[in-house]
Amino acid sequence: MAKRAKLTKGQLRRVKVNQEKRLAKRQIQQDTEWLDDQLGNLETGRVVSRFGQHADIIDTEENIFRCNIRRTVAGLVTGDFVAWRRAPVNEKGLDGIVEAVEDRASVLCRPDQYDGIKPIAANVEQIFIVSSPQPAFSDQIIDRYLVACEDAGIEPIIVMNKTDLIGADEAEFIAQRLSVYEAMGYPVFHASATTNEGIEALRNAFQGKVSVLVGQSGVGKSSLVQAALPEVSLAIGALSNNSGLGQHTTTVARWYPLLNGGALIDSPGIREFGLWHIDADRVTYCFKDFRPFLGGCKFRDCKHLTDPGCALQAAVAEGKLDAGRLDNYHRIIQSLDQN
Ligand SMILES: Nc1nc2c(ncn2[C@@H]2O[C@H](COP(=O)(O)OP(=O)(O)OP(=O)(O)O)[C@@H](O)[C@H]2O)c(=O)[nH]1
Ligand SMILES: [Mg+2]
Ligand SMILES: [Zn+2]
Repeated sequence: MAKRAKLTKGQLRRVKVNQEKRLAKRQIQQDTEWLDDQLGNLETGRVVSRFGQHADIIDTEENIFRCNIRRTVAGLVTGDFVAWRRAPVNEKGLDGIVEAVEDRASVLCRPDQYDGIKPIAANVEQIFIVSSPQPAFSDQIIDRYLVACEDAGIEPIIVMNKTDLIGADEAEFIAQRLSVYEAMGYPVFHASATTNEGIEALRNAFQGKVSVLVGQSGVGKSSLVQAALPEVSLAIGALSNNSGLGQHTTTVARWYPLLNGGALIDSPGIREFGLWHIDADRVTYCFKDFRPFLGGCKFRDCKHLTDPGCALQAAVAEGKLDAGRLDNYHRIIQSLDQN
């Protein structure tokens, strides 16, 4: 059988451009579903979820409206504040149209090979970085998210979920890595969505704030949201043997209001959380435990590897800086060079 040729990058790009053209065309048709003077006055709301050219908008009374997004409104994402107008009647399942998006106070982003920099969630105050023993614990991934949080200026909180599954062989390693984060001043929570360990403490930490849960697929983000919000019902999947991913893997970020103010945003797991939208100097700065030593290296362009007079290497040798953090830093810098 003939082998099917793989698409080149150029071809993929063209496919994407054509898809966008088609989407834009369809959007023009849908934009005119209602005449302008049939639409209500501008109302404010917040994006619960966004699906292509539609978004669910929530008002202060927690009513949800499915809206079209005007072509002129770009890059809408969960957590955005929007101005929208109500349709005279619900038509084709749509309640109105989003006219504009407000400037964001903060945004968590990741780079995407085809779409460029993709926002994940906007206007969040806290980012809960969720880890678990299954899929395997990785401080490398935690460090990547910590850089993204520091870059976005959003407070990170680390959650070790599935404590019920931590094996005796890995308990010491995990505890050691978590203690490094605690020593740096990052809050660390231990939780289990299965036994309910730590759920009350998490609920307190969520209260009154807008938080997003991030982390690899299958670590239990949706399960933790479900445990914290028993009144709502989320799709949660068992880990499939083949992919190691949840069968009900979350595909779009979604906003869940909390009873007494604030909200939780459940986000889809990301296989490779790239940081190549952040330049190397910025990554260095985003390792906040490095800051006391930066500027102390003998050479201004020190790569903090084998360079003589490196202040970071000296700090590691003196036990003032964690060696694992410096290792992960170098792995991240290498991955920036590869892109
Ligand atoms: N034993 C145990 N299993 C858990 C725990 N939390 C979640 N799980 C299970 O882990 C699997 C994945 O959970 P999800 O909540 O879907 O994971 P997720 O992080 O939302 O995954 P994505 O949506 O794919 O990003 C499910 O089978 C859950 O039942 C826990 O604390 N202990
Ligand atoms: Mg999920
Ligand atoms: Zn150095």
